[in-house]
Amino acid sequence: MTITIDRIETAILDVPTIRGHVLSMATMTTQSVVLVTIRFSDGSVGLGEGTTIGGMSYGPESPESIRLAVDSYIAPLLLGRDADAVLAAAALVERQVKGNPIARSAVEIALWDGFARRLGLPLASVFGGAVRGAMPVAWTLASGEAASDIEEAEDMLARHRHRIFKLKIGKREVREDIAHVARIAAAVGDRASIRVDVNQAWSLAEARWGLRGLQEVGVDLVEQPVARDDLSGLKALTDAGEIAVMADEALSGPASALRIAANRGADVFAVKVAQSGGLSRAREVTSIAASAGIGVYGGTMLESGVATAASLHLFATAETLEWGTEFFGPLLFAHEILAKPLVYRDFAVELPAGPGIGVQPDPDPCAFFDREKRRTVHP
Ligand code: MUC
Ligand code: MG
Repeated sequence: MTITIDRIETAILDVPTIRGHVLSMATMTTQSVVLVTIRFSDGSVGLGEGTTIGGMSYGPESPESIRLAVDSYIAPLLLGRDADAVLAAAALVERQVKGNPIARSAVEIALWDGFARRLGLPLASVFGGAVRGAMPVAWTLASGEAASDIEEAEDMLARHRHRIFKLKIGKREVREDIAHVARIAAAVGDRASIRVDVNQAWSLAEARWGLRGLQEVGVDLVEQPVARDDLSGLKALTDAGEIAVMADEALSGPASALRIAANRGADVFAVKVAQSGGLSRAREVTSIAASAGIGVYGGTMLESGVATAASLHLFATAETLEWGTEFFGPLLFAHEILAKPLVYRDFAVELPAGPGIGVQPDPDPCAFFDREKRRTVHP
């Protein structure tokens, strides 16, 4: 008998971060996670997550819009459909729900998770099998202060947690940003790779100047220096210097990836499952990058362990992952929401074992941080 999609439940969890996370467009002190639980007719369950950054300051979706898109538009399309026809479900959603990649991704992850759990296989096996069991993992230094960033970097190095550091810049004048990065790069020396993420804050003229300064102080990689739509600017910067240029916000799935790759408009792609519209589309973005000789980097939307685990299963199957990953999201949360946390050691994050995405939520913190339940408990 066909197993069907019976119920799709959503919840927004507002979880405090361990410190303020200062980005060019927002300072985060809380991360709002949209959890999706799909219940199937045979009693199996699939888990997904759709999370964005800084309300609507990173992109057009918000925690509230993600939840609304799932509840009001995606769930009604899928209820009663074949649970095992994941690609057909994702294609239907993509046809009927324009945009909203994070919401679509949250549901698609839950469909894949349920499918793999019913087969009793880790999700990576459904995608053809893991080629690695652990992945290098970056940490973002974004306290806003060079001295505390250096202290944090030293602590991470001493604990063998991270030796790739991404610095969030773009909020200050270019000159000040370069001085800030130079201090941190000098303190860390050749013990770590230093990269920066500008989150679209620079004009092309600022970026030309900025990239030159960053290259001089030893930065390896610059992420999304200019606006997402400025593909010709991104390409000009890619062609101009030796420092590697990475596309992040400019990528929104395979079509955008193909546009950039056809022109060799970036050196590296930050491949994000959510921004790509789900695991299958993210896989296509990765294939486009690899075929074009563009480096692959596993990107994050600062997600909890749920979406992070899903990304780990996908990137465990990527043929090449030369720039590593930034799957550190759960470490930025002041409270763990998984029953068993992901394992970070030896400068890497491990692929969780077990069926599906290999993780389970811990019901107590999930209930505690649930926006609606908190409202009821503390009226
Ligand atoms: C981004 O733009 O890449 C990833 C790490 C981090 O600190 O912020 C994100 C988003
Ligand atoms: Mg970025």
